[in-house]
Amino acid sequence: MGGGLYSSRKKNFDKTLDLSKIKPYGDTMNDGQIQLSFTLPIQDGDKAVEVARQYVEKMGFSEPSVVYHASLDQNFTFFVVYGRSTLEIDYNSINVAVIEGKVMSIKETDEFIKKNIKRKIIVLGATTGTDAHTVGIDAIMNPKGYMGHYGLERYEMIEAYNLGAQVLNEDFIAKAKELKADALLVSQTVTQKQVHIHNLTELVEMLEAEGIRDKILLIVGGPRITNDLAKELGYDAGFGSGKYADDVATFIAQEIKRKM
Ligand code: B12
Repeated sequence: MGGGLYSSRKKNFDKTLDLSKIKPYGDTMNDGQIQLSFTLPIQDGDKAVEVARQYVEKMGFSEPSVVYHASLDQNFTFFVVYGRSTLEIDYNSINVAVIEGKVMSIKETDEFIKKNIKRKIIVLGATTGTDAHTVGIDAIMNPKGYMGHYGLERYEMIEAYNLGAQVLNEDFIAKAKELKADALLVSQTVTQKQVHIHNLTELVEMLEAEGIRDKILLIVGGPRITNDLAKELGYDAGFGSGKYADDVATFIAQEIKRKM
């Protein structure tokens, strides 16, 4: 392609892109167009379509339009609705960086620990509370790791213990004390009814009551965990989807050095 069309489009894009006021893109910059899908516990039909439209309007969207609806059974209907959002967000105000600089490889982390900490780091991981999901914590801990990222048990300078799932906070703390853990890794997958918030808060409160919260790096991870949420709950860091053992190993090593 000649580049003429591309460069005029790019110029247009740069002109209209104000990073302090980001809005969803449908087919025109800043049109705020969003697609929502949801189910209502009502019978399909004209009235149902109007209910869905008005519901999306009540949510604050302008020009809602029901583009698809299907009966799931006699009393439930599924909808796809387009609407324009009027809200904006300042891209520059968002900070998700947990690690400063680049994520270290296993070799680099082991070297970093040898040089700066001069002993093995003890890390204890578990899925706590009633949560039975083990795949996330295994992805971080198991030697074979996940998606090509080896787990913490493979690190020469990390002594890693994986307690599995449904570990009670009190048992987790008892093991942490017994092993003199430097870092506790908590995995939380189930977030229904905010069960993870109650469980994570309980762990912080129990560590504080035991007088060991400040002596331990406390990290939480899971598909719906953000660093912001983790900080809000009193954790040192939070890791979500797309994060692996090397991310958390880099953070632990850098943070222990910083605190020394
Ligand atoms: C496999 C699975 C199960 C298996 C779990 C088997 C096992 N041994 O783990 C079984 C069948 C047992 C199961 C059961 C249940 N499940 Co389930 N399950 C899933 C499923 C399909 C995949 C989860 C998974 O393994 N992901 C792969 C891992 C690698 O990803 P990950 O956990 O996000 O981990 C990554 C990151 O988050 C991060 N990470 C995770 N933990 C940590 C920790 C630290 C410290 C760090 C640094 C990083 C980190 O690193 C990992 C790698 O990047 C999901 C749906 C889905 N597609 O995601 C539902 C899902 C998680 N399950 C769900 C539910 C509701 C349940 C049940 C409650 C169902 C029921 N009513 O019985 C029960 C759980 C009961 C209980 N007491 O917990 C819901 C959760 C909804 C919610 N928001 O709460 C989901 C989302 C399905 C859904 N759409 O409804 N489940």
